[in-house]
Amino acid sequence: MKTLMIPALAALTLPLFAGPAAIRVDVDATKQLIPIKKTAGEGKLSKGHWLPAEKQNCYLYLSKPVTDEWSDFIFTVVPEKSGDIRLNIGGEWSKEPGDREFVLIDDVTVNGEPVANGSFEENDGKKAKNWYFSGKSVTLSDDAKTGKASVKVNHDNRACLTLKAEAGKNYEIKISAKKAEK
Ligand SMILES: [Ca+2]
Repeated sequence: MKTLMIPALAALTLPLFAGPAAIRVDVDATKQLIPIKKTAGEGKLSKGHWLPAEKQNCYLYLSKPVTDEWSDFIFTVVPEKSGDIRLNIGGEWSKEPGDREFVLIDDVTVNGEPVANGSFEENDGKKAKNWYFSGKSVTLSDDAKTGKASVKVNHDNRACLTLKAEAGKNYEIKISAKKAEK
């Protein structure tokens, strides 16, 4: 009996080794081929290594672990040319889709100014206005940093917005985030 217990216990402890929940923000300027760099702030920085060579400098993503408490994720990017930069706010990738943890986000600002409906308070109970959501499971939550609403995202379900950016200008992005309840 004892030998059978060992694999069973190992299986039970597996979820503990799944990666910690993290917010991940993809900064995508590939549409207009705008080279973009991170110049300050937090987050583990990665490039769009899966993209063709000419697009790799135009795409980066940053991630930071989240906890059960709200905390700010702050970083600064600068585009080399003027144009549209897409921010896709989601969670960390994990090999198994079921392990891609959800995070709550709220209070999105750019250079200290709230973006349109950046606190997600303008909503119809299901969807927040002024945002584009990719994936099917982006939902509102009443666990909010400010106001009454936040948005729950993960790697496959993201909240997206487009910045009209000017060449050479620094854009400080701030997003409050915490781990979502299962
Ligand atoms: Ca809010």
